[in-house]
Amino acid sequence: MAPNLPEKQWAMVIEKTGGPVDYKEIPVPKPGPDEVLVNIKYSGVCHTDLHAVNGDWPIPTKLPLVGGHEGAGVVVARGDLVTEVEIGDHAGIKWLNGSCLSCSFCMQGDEPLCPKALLSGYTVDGTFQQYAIGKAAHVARIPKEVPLDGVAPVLCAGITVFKGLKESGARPGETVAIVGAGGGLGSLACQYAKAMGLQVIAIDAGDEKKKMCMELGASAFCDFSSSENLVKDVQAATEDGTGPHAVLLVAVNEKPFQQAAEYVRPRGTVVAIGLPAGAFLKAPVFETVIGMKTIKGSYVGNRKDTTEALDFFKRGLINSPFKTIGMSELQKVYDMMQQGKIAGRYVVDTSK
Ligand code: 8ID
Ligand code: ZN
Repeated sequence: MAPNLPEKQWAMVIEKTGGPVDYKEIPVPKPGPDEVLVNIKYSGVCHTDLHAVNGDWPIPTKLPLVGGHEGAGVVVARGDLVTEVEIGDHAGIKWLNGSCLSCSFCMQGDEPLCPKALLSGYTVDGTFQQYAIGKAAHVARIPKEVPLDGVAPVLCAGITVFKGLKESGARPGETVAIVGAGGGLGSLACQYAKAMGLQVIAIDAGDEKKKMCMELGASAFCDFSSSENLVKDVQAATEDGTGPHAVLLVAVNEKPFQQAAEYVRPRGTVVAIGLPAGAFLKAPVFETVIGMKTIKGSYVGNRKDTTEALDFFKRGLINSPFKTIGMSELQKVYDMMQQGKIAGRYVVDTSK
């Protein structure tokens, strides 16, 4: 344990599903034998945090709950069994806080599928607090030369879209449509896709998001709010008019989950990542079969995906826009997010 650790800290806490989220003082937690305590400096705000507040999903959260799972900071204490992580290391607490590491899923590098997985800001307290706990085996190792504010969104959004792009099977030179491209995951997806040599068709709404997506490297933008025939528009944006090779669905709305299989190219793959409440995927059986189309889900990433996604950031390939705001103003971010008004990501500064 590092000396001079405070007994109390500031945190954003919800007492019941639906909120509100209150800024208050709570005890600094103590790490267990296989855990580290991270002094969180910055935490990205993911739409998942808002789903947790709103109770959108079939799995209940712990309550009271400290949300957040894109937390970047400095290790200040560690349990007796921890040898790999040192006090003073920079570390990230991500959605997958811990897993058993011995079930068949963990053994094949599918830690997110572990039945005993611990989820930051959902089943265990997350990163909207100044000191958060993570299992040492799962904390992201952040190189010291990397800025902690800019890297925070990589810890969920970056890892997730990087993994999703790998799952899509799209190869350099091919085209991927990113649906919800102007949001947190989408803006990072534009950058990872570009860095992976893919061409990007960005789909979202409004001039601000259009401008951002084009600056991030998209070759075309389709505005779902004004398009009269989105399926046709997306296909028309591809070189031979047959549609993108892959589609990454990161929108928080059911409709695009019911359109993507129509405009993806034959042999193409639709990857569902966004998790709109109560939504269903839909696809026409005839076109899916005779077009040999694949529809699949993708869920965060494992420890290797984490290291790789961070390495893209370290190499300067990922420069997605983010805005910083005091942690005590988290509710404002949720309000803007609910209205779809955020282009890119918000990052909270836990010192304010
Ligand atoms: O592992 C996973 N599968 C995973 C990991 C992290 C996050 C899944 N998620 C989920 C979140 O829980 C959330 O449901 O991904 C979704 C997107 O998270 P986000 O990027 O943090 O949300 P955002 O910043 O609010 O962006 C959503 C974007 O979707 C656009 C909005 O305009 C916004 O820019 N959008 C909507 I709503 N409807 C659209 C539509 N019909 C649309 N874009 C295109 N077409
Ligand atoms: Zn997230």
